[in-house]
Amino acid sequence: MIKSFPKDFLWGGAVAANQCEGAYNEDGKGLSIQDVTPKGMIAPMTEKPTEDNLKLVGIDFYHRYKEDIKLFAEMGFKVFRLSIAWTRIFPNGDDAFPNEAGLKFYDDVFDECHKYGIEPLVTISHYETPLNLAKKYNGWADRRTIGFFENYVRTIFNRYKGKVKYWLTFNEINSIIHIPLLGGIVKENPTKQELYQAVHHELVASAMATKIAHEIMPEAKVGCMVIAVPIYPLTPNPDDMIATLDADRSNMLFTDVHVRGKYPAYAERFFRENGIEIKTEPGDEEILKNTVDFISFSYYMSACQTSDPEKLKVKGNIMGGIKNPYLKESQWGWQIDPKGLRYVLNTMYDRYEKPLFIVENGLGAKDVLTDDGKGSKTVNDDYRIEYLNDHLVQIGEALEDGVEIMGYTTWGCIDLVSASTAQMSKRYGFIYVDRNDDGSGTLTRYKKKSFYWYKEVIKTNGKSLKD
Ligand code: BGP
Repeated sequence: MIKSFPKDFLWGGAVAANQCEGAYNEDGKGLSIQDVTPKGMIAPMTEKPTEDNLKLVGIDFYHRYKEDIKLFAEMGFKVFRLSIAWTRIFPNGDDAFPNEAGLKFYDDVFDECHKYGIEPLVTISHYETPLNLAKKYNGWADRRTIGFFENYVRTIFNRYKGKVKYWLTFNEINSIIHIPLLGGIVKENPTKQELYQAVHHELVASAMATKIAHEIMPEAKVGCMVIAVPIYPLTPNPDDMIATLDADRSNMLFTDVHVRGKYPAYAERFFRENGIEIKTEPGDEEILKNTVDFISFSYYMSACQTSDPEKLKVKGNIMGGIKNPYLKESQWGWQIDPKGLRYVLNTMYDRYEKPLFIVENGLGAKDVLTDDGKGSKTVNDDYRIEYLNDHLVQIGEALEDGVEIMGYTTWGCIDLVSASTAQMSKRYGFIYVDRNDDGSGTLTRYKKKSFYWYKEVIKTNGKSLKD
């Protein structure tokens, strides 16, 4: 039996500007690193935007947001997670003044959400570092980026106070140690010293944003956002257990600083043994004390850890990891582990006793569009329904365990361009968007079977889920 979800549980879906908006150069928008990475986040950057970059058009959310938000409202969304493209507000990142047309766009989007009683949940920086900051300053590797970010957050907090209550600072802030470009670092093969210096700058910027948010919007709730990947020891060998502890800490470092307001004790040894000396400035220690109100995370998969360096690497979210023989995997090789979500919710809550918010979860799959028998088209995506149902059942278990959970936003509630592979064919949505990997398609929206399924889940506040 599923425990009933809290009355005010925030059901919804999530997207990111660079993966759905398109309109990459309209109304004064500047270029971000996403506009020059046509093959996904790990591929090399191009000189300038190229036609094969599906993100330049995305799913044209920029012009179709009213239609899309109406569909979200039809499903009964209580919350919609989206990101603000920094380069719509400050086209070069280091501009003195913001771009009014960009500010106005998000005003309109938030108003549209409120029209249906949908609360926006806004990611301030979702892999969208302005290209100019990446090229001129090497992104977050340069301390000056904190100042540019401060201008940006002050501007958006002042503008959207009263319209946006829930904020996330950096999407998957721990991703930078796996893919430096996600922190705007364009210099090839950065050293650990450079990487963790950039991490420090982001952590300071995140705490500073939290401080400013609380000053400008006392009612605001600010969260950090990390990739949550529960890590299991591959064998009971104590060496594997220690390797697991270390791997886990490389992620926990980020939530530890955000929640406890200081670096954890184990960081000192890690820095020392890796020759890392973080350069700090007076005031950093104080700033870091501005801790978050809640912890949010993406959850797609778990991984195993071993002390044996020869073991195979599994494909997956930017985290990688070792294959678990007990789990099935998605068409893109991501290991499917609903119980891992219960595990991660419990371990995070045990550690921090802070409210948790699952802001990304979902199945990237190839969908087949078929006639719905009523003159339109649909996708019979039972595999997606099963995936989401099984994860939500485990959220129910975690609630039963006593974990405080604010809400759940599925990733890519409407099909969008994949972050890792830049494909359209890796679809996550309840809503199918007619666009193909070669860029063809009408951009028409169709409701999938999962659309009606999720609507029922929300309507019954989880009671329609199947154990
Ligand atoms: C997360 C990102 C998202 C999203 C998701 C799915 O890492 O925060 O932006 O894209 O993963 O990944 P992908 O699009 O590569 O399938």
